[in-house]
Amino acid sequence: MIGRRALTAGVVAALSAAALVTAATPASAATTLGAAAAERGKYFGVAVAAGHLGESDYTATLNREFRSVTAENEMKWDALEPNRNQFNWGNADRIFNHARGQGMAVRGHTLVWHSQLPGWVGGLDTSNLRSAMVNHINQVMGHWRGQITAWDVVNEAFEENGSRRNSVFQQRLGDGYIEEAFRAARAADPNAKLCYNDYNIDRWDYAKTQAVYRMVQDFTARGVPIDCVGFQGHFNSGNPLPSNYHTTLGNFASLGVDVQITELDIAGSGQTQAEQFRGVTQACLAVARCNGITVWGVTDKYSWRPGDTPLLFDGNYNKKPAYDAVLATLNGGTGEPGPGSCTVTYQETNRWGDRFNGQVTVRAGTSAISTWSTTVTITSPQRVSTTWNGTPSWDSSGTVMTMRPNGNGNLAPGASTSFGFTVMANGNWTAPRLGACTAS
Ligand code: 9MR
Repeated sequence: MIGRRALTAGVVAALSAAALVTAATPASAATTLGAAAAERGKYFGVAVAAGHLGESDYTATLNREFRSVTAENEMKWDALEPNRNQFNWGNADRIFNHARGQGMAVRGHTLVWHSQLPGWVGGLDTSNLRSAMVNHINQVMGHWRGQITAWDVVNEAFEENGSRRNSVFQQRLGDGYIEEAFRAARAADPNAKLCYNDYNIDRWDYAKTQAVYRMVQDFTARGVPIDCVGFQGHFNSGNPLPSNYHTTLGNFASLGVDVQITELDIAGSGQTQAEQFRGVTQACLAVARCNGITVWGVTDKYSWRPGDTPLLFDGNYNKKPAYDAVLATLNGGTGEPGPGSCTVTYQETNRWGDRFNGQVTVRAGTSAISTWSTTVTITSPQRVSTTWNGTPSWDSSGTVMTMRPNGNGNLAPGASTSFGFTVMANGNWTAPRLGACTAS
């Protein structure tokens, strides 16, 4: 009876409770994003802000998980050349040196962009703007010559309808400015890959995507130097990952350029968000010329849109379900429960002054299963006083409970069951930890 009451309460609590999902991964699988991507021949990178490098959790997460770095703002025109021909390298070098010190690659972002442009640029006439643009490219690329893997040479030059954005560069220099920038960039650092970078070019049947595609097609046909296209990947519910994303990446790659996911962040939470991150990762894995993925920040707390919680680590640097999905996908799985597999999710469903109820949902993968097993580890001096809908067994310490079915082992593909338990807190309110779920 206590079980029925707890499970009913759990339906309400589940709406707000954070879920911890543990999916089975092969024992030999890489345990970080950077290592897992490297095993697939790709990089996994992140945008970094110099101001956070002194925060130990931030830097520990950065160093552990990522193998490529983009400066979130520090290599932009206003940061590097606030006055004409007067360059400030301090914050950009701080990021660059940190990354190189860790053996990470560095992406350069960005040379020619209408935004974060110092005021003096807007006041220049045509010939002065042309020489200022070429000088900026020469100085900035020259500063790190041979040491930056790819540069976003031109950023966001198109409108949504596929026309050219009416920037100061477009107004003064005309359509040819993009080509001029790429030619100058090739001369300034012949070893860097030169990318055109933009957002909303993910859906193949979209005017802006088509316009950028035609430009790249024209450049490659005429021998204008271009090596890669950056797909920023800022997705949200109004602008979700399109179903033909894979087609888009593949069609650009067929032009003979690399493709890179350069600023990935996806609004949302839980499995809905994880699903979209999984889709992006699968698409990059499926296109040989997709070099890698960069997420636009380490933690939700410093995201440029923090309310969207769009990144892989939460504000406390905990791995989110989206992280697990990306890692599992990079490790060769689909990121979804596979045949004969199951996943487990924990929720606290009720709490009193001395105890709480926990509920674990066991979900079958893409095949039916006839039995399952998972572990629940509590923290001493906690004690489990009751369980329901499962058959428990205990290790000698009394803190690790292995749970097997109690008449609820048969699950159709994707179906779930739940078991529950009451934990006497004895002063310790640490949430139980789940082991991997195994099934057959
Ligand atoms: O994340 C960057 C944020 O800190 C800046 O305030 C903002 C200013 O424009 O730029 C953000 O980064 C942008 C990137 O440079 C280009 N693509 C869109 C990104 C998000 O706005």
